[in-house]
Amino acid sequence: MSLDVQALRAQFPILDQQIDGKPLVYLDNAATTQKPQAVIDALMAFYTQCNANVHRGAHHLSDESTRRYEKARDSVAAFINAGAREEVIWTSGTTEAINIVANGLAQKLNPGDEVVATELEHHANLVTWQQACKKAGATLKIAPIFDSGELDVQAFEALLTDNTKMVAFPHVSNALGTVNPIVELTRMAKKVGAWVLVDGAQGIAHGGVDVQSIGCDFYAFSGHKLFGPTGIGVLWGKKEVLENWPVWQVGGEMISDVTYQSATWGALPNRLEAGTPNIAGAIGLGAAVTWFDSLNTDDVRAHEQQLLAAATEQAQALDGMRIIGTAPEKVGVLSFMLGDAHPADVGFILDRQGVAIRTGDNCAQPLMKRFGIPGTARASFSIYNTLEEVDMLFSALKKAKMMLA
Ligand code: C6P
Repeated sequence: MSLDVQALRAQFPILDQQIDGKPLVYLDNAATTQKPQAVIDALMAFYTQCNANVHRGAHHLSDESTRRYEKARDSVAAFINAGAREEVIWTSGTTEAINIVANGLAQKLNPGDEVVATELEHHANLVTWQQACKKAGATLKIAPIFDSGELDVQAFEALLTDNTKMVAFPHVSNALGTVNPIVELTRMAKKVGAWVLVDGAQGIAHGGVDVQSIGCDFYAFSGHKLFGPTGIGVLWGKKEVLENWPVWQVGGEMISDVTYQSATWGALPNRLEAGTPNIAGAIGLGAAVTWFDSLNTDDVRAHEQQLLAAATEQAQALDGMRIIGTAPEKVGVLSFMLGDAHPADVGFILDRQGVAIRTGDNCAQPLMKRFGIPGTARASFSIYNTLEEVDMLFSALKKAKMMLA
């Protein structure tokens, strides 16, 4: 079986439009994915049928809102094979999820302790650890990559010591598309007794994430990169780790008992979810994972690999095009430089032809510096993209090349 891409596309109303008279070719999926009708319907149904605050009201709407909201937590827990539903903590996205962990870590680190991350990091999985280390007087060590963008696993392992308290790495690099061997990296980090956080922002949308079999302590991701709404994400953590992690924000819902002078914290997941949550967002994300789960993961991956292979072949044949990120294990991300052209100029010309890509530092400035470039142009493919769209990307690029030569 393969994906019925035309049937899939029909479920994404936004794709059916023209930009300046040209059909939209949406290739910015690593920044955010488009939303299927099932997700739009779930959001609409929430606001038109049962909008009310959760866990608070003594009325029908609040009961129904709470039911849908907590059902979404069950859907996400099942989707990532969490050991328990209370291991799924709603956040505003990957960034907030990592901040929760880093904020808690800062309180647990001592001078002399070490945190290990990699050269591949998005700022969200780097600046967070920098700040935690600064607060605690700990040291941040960075594992190198090869020029292909593949992590140097031996060098990574060599950085791990008895002082290593936290190890963080991306499941998939947003800038290069590299897929990391996360099970192997986790096993190495666990040998020295460190906590492990996997930044799953880019890993989650390719299917097959099983947090228990990875063996990590934390896995963070955003709903909007998984066909869900913006402003909602997940921090998954092992129950016994989350139960002992310092609380993040304090306020309503996360407490157990409060006096004018003190407070005690409630149980998971509430202790890490202060205040009124993004109820609609959680329900939308629940709908997104249910929708995505109905697709066959092997088909999803095969389709993305087919698009990546076609794009890579055309890139290699285009004089002056330099691919940034050629690791053997990659998702459908093609980062590149087009001759000496500034990526922003390439993006602008492509946009005039209906082709949407990302340009810039990919929120990974140290990684761009590592390659000696200001940034890249980045085309990123999803399940609803077609081989015809890959061709349209390259005919637009050829035009850009002529104009910028
Ligand atoms: N990357 C991209 O275009 P938020 O913004 O919290 O949803 O996700 C942050 C984040 C963390 N880690 C990785 C690996 C990411 O790719 C991202 C978001 C987008 O590449 C926007 S910068």
